[in-house]
Amino acid sequence: MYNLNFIDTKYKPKNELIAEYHVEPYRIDFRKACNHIAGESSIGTWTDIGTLSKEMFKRLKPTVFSIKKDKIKIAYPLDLFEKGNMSQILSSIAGNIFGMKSVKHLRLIDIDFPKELVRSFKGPGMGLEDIRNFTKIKDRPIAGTIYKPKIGLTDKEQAKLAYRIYKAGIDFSKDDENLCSMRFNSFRDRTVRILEVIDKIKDEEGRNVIYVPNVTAPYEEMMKRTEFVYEHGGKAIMMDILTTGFSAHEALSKDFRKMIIHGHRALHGALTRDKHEGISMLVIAKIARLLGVSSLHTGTVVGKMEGTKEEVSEINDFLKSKWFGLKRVMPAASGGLHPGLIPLVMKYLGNDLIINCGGGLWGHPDGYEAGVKAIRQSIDATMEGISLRDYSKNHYELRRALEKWGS
Ligand code: CAP
Ligand code: MG
Repeated sequence: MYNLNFIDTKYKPKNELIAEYHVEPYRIDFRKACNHIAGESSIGTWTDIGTLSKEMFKRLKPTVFSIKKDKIKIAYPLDLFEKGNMSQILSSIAGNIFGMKSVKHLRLIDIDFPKELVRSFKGPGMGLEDIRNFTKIKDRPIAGTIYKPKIGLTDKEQAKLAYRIYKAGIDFSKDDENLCSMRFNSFRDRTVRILEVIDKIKDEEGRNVIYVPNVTAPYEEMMKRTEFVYEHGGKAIMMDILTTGFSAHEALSKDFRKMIIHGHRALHGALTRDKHEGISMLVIAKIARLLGVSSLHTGTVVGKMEGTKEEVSEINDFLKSKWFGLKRVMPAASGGLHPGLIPLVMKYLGNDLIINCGGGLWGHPDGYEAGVKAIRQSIDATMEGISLRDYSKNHYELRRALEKWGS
């Protein structure tokens, strides 16, 4: 294996990409494992090679500049990367190294992208502020839902439900991650019908509500579906950013700068969940922002999906932070939420948020319109600083939700 040394803990990185990893070596010394990781992710292979000159090594070698227990940081010179090519960057620093025999466990915890690389990506065409401006909802979280069951409703049924829930006060509704173009609910029929509902709501109430059709499909079809939504006056689409792929995500966001691109992260658990292995959700969120997502699922802390308060807050804070001029991204809290949990979600994650309740709306004991009302009441109570218990004394729908799901 490598005789090359990449470790220099006195080294001070300058304008480089910094990757932080958790490392557990397998049957070799920790420092050797660090060298394997640094080498295989950049210019090395399993043996010395005559084609790697000293000059080349000096110019392109990454440096392991920090080792703290099982966490290391590597600074990679920018010449190792093709600007604006996320696939190339990931094939380097999140590629072969995950499969090497010399590491038992490896996790990419964080990436610090320098300005030059950040600027080589376009980022979101539409961001958090654009979503707020479009909906004219200035302070409170956006109240959203996912049509349930995930698959089963026809396009006609879904459009009827859409009208009812928008009338009852929902701001945002979206397809589920696996609802694409089904035999009994085709993408195009559903989109046309629900966008008509959106127009009707605008005519009747002057409200700008959002419908997010899921365009997830093979690349060319996905682009056609997005074009279709755009041509029919739709303002937003959802894509499953991981199952469709980074390159598809980048291309779609680049071509549709005026569309809100809602990123669903289905599949992420396979990469993010094991704390000793894989890639953190923070890294995925950074990639998604570079590639142009407008809003992104990041977790709820309190709902059905895994994710601690610290993790989810760190990700959301990043999405909402300044980042070399890229637009800010709106986090979406979704998964197992119901009115009784909303105050905690807002306490932990703030108001700059899309709060999605699927089961927590459609499962309301008095039906979905009551479900919408209960969600809005819970948000209003929290904005006014009133406990749900007190607020529910005069708000029947909220009371019924609390009776079913608790708080
Ligand atoms: C939520 C949801 C979302 C999950 C994904 C679902 O529905 O539509 O896909 O939130 O998790 O199908 O489970 P419910 P995450 O409100 O009925 O749970 O946002 O963490 O990626
Ligand atoms: Mg879903």
